[in-house]
Amino acid sequence: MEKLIITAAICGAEVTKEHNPNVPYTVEECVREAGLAFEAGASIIHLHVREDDGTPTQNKDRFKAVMDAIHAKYPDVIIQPSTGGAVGMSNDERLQPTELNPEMATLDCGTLNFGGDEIFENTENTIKYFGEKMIERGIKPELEVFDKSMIDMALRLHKKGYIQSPMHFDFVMGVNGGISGTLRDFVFLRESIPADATYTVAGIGRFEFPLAVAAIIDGGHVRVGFEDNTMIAKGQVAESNGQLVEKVVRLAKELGREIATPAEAREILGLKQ
Ligand code: KMH
Ligand code: ZN
Repeated sequence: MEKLIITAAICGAEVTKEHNPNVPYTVEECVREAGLAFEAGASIIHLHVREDDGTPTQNKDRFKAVMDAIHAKYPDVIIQPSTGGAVGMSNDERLQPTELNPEMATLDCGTLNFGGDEIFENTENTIKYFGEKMIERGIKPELEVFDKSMIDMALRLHKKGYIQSPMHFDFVMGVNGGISGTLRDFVFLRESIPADATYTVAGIGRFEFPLAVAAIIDGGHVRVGFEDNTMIAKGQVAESNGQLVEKVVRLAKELGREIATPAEAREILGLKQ
């Protein structure tokens, strides 16, 4: 079985220090959380950035400051900026970090309810536009799917040339408005992607570790981090993103799955070495 790629989604746009005081906002805090995750075994950092007061931003200069600071200390790690940003941002605002030519970036494959009155909007034309930009800039998209219909959309846009093969999916499961975090739905998603595709799974909240185990057994890959879950166990706030990654590493070891280095992750995902 392929080695396990662990992605750490260290920050997100919605989670705050009220949920967990260790959620990073400043450049230094992002470097600390990325470093702890990397040292624990993460090869990819899925990155959102914030202003120092915690306000989410897609500002290119802020992304550059954080990405440069992480790479200065951890040159090997793969940084995957978000193009999802936060609910309500415009397409061009969201695309700013792709101007920095990262190796990867997320590409959200559909619209969904995002709790309360919030709607995370990704029309077909938005997905096409983001797909074209990523091809133009040589960026491998991580196809964020929050529901089965979003896999179908990605496959249609692949046929039309907006997304290239081999595709790499992120099953985000358990969002209030998206697919559930059950094992049944996990099997449904993983059975719905092409044979040459890879996937990682990001279980939201209490679904994080059970779905990590499912992916470890299945030969998929795993995303954990404060963006998705801030607790290390029921009622226990996680000390760091590193602690969440350590738990995945422990589970993988018990189940006989080795952890990929960044170089091995690049090989598996077909990124330039
Ligand atoms: N913050 C969400 C609205 C992504 O990173 O591409 C979108 C999101 C997905 O987090
Ligand atoms: Zn994200």
